[in-house]
Parts: sequence; C-alpha cells; structure tokens
Amino acid sequence: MTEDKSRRIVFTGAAGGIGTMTRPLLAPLYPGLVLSDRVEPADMQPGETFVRADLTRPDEVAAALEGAHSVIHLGGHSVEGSWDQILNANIIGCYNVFEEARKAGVKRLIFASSNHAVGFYPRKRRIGTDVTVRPDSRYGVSKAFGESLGALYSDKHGMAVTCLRIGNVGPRPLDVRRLSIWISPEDIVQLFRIGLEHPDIRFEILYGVSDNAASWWDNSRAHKLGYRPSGKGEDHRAHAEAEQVKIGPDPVGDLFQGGTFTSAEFTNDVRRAGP
Ligand code: 15L
Repeated sequence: MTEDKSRRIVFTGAAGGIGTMTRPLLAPLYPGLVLSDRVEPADMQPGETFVRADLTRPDEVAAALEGAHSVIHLGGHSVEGSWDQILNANIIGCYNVFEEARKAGVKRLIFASSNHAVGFYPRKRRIGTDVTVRPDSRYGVSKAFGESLGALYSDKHGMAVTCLRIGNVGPRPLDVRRLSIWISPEDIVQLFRIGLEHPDIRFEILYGVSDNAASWWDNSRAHKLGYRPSGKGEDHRAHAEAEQVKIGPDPVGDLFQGGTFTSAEFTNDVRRAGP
C-alpha cells in the first residue's frame, strides 16, 4: 500500500464518535486530512483543516469535496431515528456525497455502513458479505441504500467504493452482543487504509469487526485484502458480561444480531422474523 500520501482526503462526520476516536490515528498517516461536519471538532489535530457542510445541501457538500481524491464518509444519523431524520441525513445526505464526489472526480470512497443493514439475521447464523440485506430499522435500510449507491457509483462511474458494515467501535466491547461485533479504533483505521490504498478495490463490502472469537461474520474478503485485526473481544469478556447483567434480557433483541434495533417497534412473531 504505497500510494501518494499527499492526495486530498475528506472525512465527513469528523466530529462524531468514530471520527473522534480515529482521527488521532489517521493524522500522522494522512497529513492534511480535510474534516467536514456540521460543527467543527473540538480537538483539531496538527495539519487538519475543517470545512463545514450540511449533507442535505449539495452546494455545501460540493465545497467540502472540491479537489478531493478520496472520501471517508461517516457523516449522517448514527442510530435509529424518525423517517424525517433518516431521509434527510442518511438517504438524501448519502446521495449528495456520492453524487458530488462523482462530479469532483473522487477516485475512492469509504462508506460507513452498519451491522444494522443485516441486523435481522439470527445470532446463531454465521453470515458473509454476500447475503441478502435484512435491515432491522429505518437506519439499517439507509445503510443498505448507501451500499447500493456504492455499487452503482462503482459500476457506472468506476469509483473504488469500500462499504464497511461496522459493528461497534470503542476501546472495548460494551456488552455480550458487542463481544461479537466490537472493533477497536486501530482495527477500523486498518480498514480505512485498505479502502484508501488497496489497488484491487472496485466495490467491496467488508465487516468492520476485530478478531472476535464470538463473531457472527465471515470477513475472509477483508483478510484477503490484508486486514490483520489486533483487537480480540474475548480479552474483555468479563467486563462485557458484567455490563450485560445491568442491562437485563431483551426477548426479541437477544435472538438477532442487531439487538435492540430489532426489538424496537417490533410487532411480528419472532418465529417469522429473521430466517
Ligand atoms: C451502529 O450502527 C451505531 O452507529 C452505533 O451507535 C451502535 O449502535 C452500533 O451500531 C451497534 O450495533 O452497537
């Protein structure tokens, strides 16, 4: 992975949770990172610049992406929300990012998809990245939409698109479900680097997950592209189990990979859901 490090990389959603955790790791690797969000991040790193943009405004997105070679698109609504919130931030906003990126001649785009695009798969099933989507929320639908946009812009315009179905990023797994889907900030930065630099990328869906013994996902494609995660969820099992006791049972959410995103607003019979 040896491409020109001086090319312009724009990071949307830079002030959010994942942006805040990863930017200190990215700054030395990619000097001159251009950050974008609705608010300026409090902790600007040396060499970073900021361009304010509301993703629902194509003109502001275009200004942020001007001259960009690559985009890390993490911006948008990061959990379930009303249809209005999801429509604006994650459907219209995501379209604006892909379309303005195309117009700006962007070569590579990393899209922050989510495990919630496939959240209705049962926990007892191991899935790859080629399964039919089974979104567990309006949020999950918006992530499946973003993956579809990625396929379109890759096939039609030759953009090298990497969709990361991210589990949960943090210093350690927060509960028992996260023992399966947790990813460390260092490991997600490895996946960003693959998306930004690997010569074979055309359109990829990869799971954003560390080396977790309890994982539900076959991430062999990521490994083939050189991903070598160092985080191990099992190292934090005692902490996750102690936290789980405080949360208590969720008769629907505990069956499915998406957890509480599946049980919220659920009116089905569990035997009919998530085949
Ligand atoms: C996500 O996609 C969310 O962005 C994050 O806040 C967590 O809820 C995560 O999924 C999860 O499933 O734990």
